[in-house]
Amino acid sequence: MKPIEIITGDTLYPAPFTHRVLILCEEKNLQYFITQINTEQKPEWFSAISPLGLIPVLRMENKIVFDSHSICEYLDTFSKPHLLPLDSYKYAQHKSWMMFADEIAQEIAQKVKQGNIIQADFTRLNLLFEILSKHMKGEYFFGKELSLVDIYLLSHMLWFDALEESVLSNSIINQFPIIKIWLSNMKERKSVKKTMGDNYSLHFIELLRKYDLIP
Ligand SMILES: N[C@@H](CCC(=O)N[C@@H](CS)C(=O)NCC(=O)O)C(=O)O
Repeated sequence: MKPIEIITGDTLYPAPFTHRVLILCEEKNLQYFITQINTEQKPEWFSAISPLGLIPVLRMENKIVFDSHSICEYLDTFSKPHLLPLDSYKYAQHKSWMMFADEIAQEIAQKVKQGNIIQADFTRLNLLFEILSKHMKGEYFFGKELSLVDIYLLSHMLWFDALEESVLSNSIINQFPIIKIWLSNMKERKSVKKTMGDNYSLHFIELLRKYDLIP
């Protein structure tokens, strides 16, 4: 099998939706390479393969898949262990919580992108974390085994963790020990360490400053 091309942007690296795909490639030991595009001035070839103009996009032997959800589901079929179960009820449960993870992701992304995060109102995020903590079953969301829910949750959670470390005065994560442990379990995984690179938090905060999103 030829290496998989993951097309992503050149800012806020690793962009969280792309980050999910990269973690999954690492978990599954898939050969991949990254192509970065300027999202401010998207090349024509990219617009032709990404109908919504969004990254990430997967390209492989003339096959194109866009949207991190579709890409992750496709990649999950490549090798075992499958992170999405075949049993239809379990599959539906995973999809439900992947949707919930996306809700947390959107909440975090929205707060970051609106700027002035230091004064942001985190009431809804707090509530979502509380619900999450009640349903989290163990070291990973569903217990002992990693699932796509964990990978979906992680990418934006890393943004929030970096913000809590560097600029926010109160920690929401610390209020939910099960989420705090989950986060540290995730950060210990080889796939996550490799795709975060060195000094993830520092780079992320520097980028936010560069885009005037934090003082
Ligand atoms: N639902 C999409 C969301 C992807 C998305 O929002 N990508 C953003 C970067 S995080 C993007 O491409 N922004 C560039 C633009 O809007 O021009 C997915 O899961 O892949």
